[in-house]
Amino acid sequence: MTWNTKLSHLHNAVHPQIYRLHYSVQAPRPRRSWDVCQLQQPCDSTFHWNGQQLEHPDFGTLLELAHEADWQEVTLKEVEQIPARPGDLLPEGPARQQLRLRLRRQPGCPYFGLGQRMAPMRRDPGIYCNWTVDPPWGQHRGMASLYQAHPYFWVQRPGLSLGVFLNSTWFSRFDMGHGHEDEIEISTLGGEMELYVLAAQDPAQLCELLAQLTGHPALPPCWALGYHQSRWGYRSQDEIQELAEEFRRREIPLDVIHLDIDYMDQYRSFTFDPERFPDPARLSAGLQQQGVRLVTIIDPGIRFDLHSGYTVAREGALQGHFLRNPDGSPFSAYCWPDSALFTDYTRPEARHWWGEQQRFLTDRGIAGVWIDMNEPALFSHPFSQGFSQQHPVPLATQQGDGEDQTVHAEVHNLYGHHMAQATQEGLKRICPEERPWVLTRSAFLGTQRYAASWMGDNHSWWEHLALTLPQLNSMGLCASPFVGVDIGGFFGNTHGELFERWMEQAVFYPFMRNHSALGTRPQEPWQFGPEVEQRVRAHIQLRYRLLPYLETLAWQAHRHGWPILRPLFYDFPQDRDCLLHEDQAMFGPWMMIAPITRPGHRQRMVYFPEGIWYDFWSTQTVEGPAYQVWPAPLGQMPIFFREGAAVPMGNARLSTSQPLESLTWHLFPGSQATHGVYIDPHGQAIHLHLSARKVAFDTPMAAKLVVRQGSTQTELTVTAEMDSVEF
Ligand code: MIG
Repeated sequence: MTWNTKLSHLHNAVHPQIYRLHYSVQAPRPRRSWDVCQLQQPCDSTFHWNGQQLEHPDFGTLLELAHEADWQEVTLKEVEQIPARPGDLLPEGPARQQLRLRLRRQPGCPYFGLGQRMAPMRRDPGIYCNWTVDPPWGQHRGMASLYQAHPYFWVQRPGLSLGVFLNSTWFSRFDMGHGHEDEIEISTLGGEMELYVLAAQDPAQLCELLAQLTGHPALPPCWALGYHQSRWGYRSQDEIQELAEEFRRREIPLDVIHLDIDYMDQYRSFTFDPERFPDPARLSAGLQQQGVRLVTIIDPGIRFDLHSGYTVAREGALQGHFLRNPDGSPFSAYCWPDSALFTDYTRPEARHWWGEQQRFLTDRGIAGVWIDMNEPALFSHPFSQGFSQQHPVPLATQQGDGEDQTVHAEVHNLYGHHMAQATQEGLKRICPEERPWVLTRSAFLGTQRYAASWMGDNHSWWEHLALTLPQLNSMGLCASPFVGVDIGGFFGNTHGELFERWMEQAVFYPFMRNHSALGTRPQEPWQFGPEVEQRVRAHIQLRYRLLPYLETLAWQAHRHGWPILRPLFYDFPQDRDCLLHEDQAMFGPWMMIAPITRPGHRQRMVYFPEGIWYDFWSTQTVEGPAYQVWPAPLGQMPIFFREGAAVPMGNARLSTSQPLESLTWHLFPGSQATHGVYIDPHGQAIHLHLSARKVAFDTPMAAKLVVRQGSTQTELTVTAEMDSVEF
């Protein structure tokens, strides 16, 4: 039913370019302690809201309601069920109050955003839900929800990049011109609807605003930008040691090995199997000698075992950190350790307690923590009994403390977010001198402050390789630059050609990890014969050579919120053609990639936006705008530098723990530009200014310059005494 209740309104700007629209059934509730919005103070602005339209003098009309003016702006409806546990009704009260707002769809403008979707980037027309789930058998195209929730969309129009963030952690749904072709319908539960409208002149500025609003991405430690090797099924300490040695024997760079659930003792979080992993501290020390770090997976489900000396379960239960049923008994569900208990991470003491558990790992030399199953993913039966239904936490389960006490339905989408926060804050407390690194599967907008993420369980299919760029690019637009997918594909068996095409493209993933499921064909770089190995080695080496550039992009992502991997329209917002090409991407502002994502293809069409483009592999140049068929033999995915680029590259190291011995700037004079390089770990920044015939340094440095002008290439050496070079 639809009620005609009078809703309270409260609209105001929180930043000269961010306007907040707030509707609620009751008087507005106090802010939650976990509210991801960091700008809350009203401020002066030139926005104008007339009850029907939101306008800004610099940008014109930003939003327009799709109803007649004399309608109430938002409609309210009672909803009992959402796609959760079958038969589980929403608790009475605000949880059932659905507010709905209909906006006019801006004709001819593409809509993007909405975070992690396995789908093309363009969102209209379509229906998208925000409700974190672990889809059985991994993700597939067009699923309404995945592991992460980003209730935020983006409209791109000439001279305006507009973002709309629905600040609701409840179940929400965006109908992007699906039900009504000329409307966008936003609905959420919880009896409140708060929208932040972000108006920017271009995509970069919109990303800056979103980071100011929801938090800047955590800067990863340098090693996390190297190559990661993982697999579900590495069974023992010896196997891990041999794996690292094999990488070294074959001279393939490697910084990190991930230990999946196999290392645990009966899948108990914060344990090592005493037989198969008898001495994890020795293992990590041995690996450290080789420049390899260990990351361990941790599941939120704590084995429900209060009597056999498993202190994590006992302590957590005694101190009251786990979720409880309405009758006060512990809430449990099945997961890897069979029957398990689940921390209520919405409570600050529980987060603190969880954070302290990380000592078990750091004491054994573990460098980072990979958190999985935190949608949370729970099951109806033990895994040993065959196929199991997903068994979400009942929506009425109480969570939180004091003023923040609420029902699971309100904080479900934050389960992974809060787990990431607890884990990262724990690591920071334990090792204050190091940058913590957490990798999470589930997340909400704002989680970028705590963790990097991967996109969950994909398949070893060409189709999934092709959807990777749109997926990662969308994450970058939604404030999450530090992302990657399982290289080679998680489920199913990969094969040489697919694997190497995947590796080629993964050189440019902000987070580069090879991972696959238990029982699938091994997919370490040498598993497909010597030729594939040789080319894959070269790709990973290229990743390491690019690290000075990537570290600089990472620093900028952290400081400004700019994505590292991004769609062409991000850098060329005036170019309508760029909106179409989701199979190419920019890697920072100065490199463009055009991967191969089809079997047998040895060339492809490449779109070159305006400017001169320099081929990475040859001396060829192209002047854009242009479409051109470009060769793409195995081992040579199309990569281009843009005119005006100065890309810092280093020597190909086997690990980031080896020193950066040389810095080479690849210069492509054309348009003038100022560049910097951020050199980890000291945060030393070097800046230079490139013009048509000259490069000037504002910081003394010793480096090599490779200057390309047309088809000629000149090499020059600069010493710390020189402040400029002409060519
Ligand atoms: O139920 O830990 O997405 O990366 O290898 C599967 C085993 C649990 C799901 C993760 C995947 C990981 C796997 N996990």
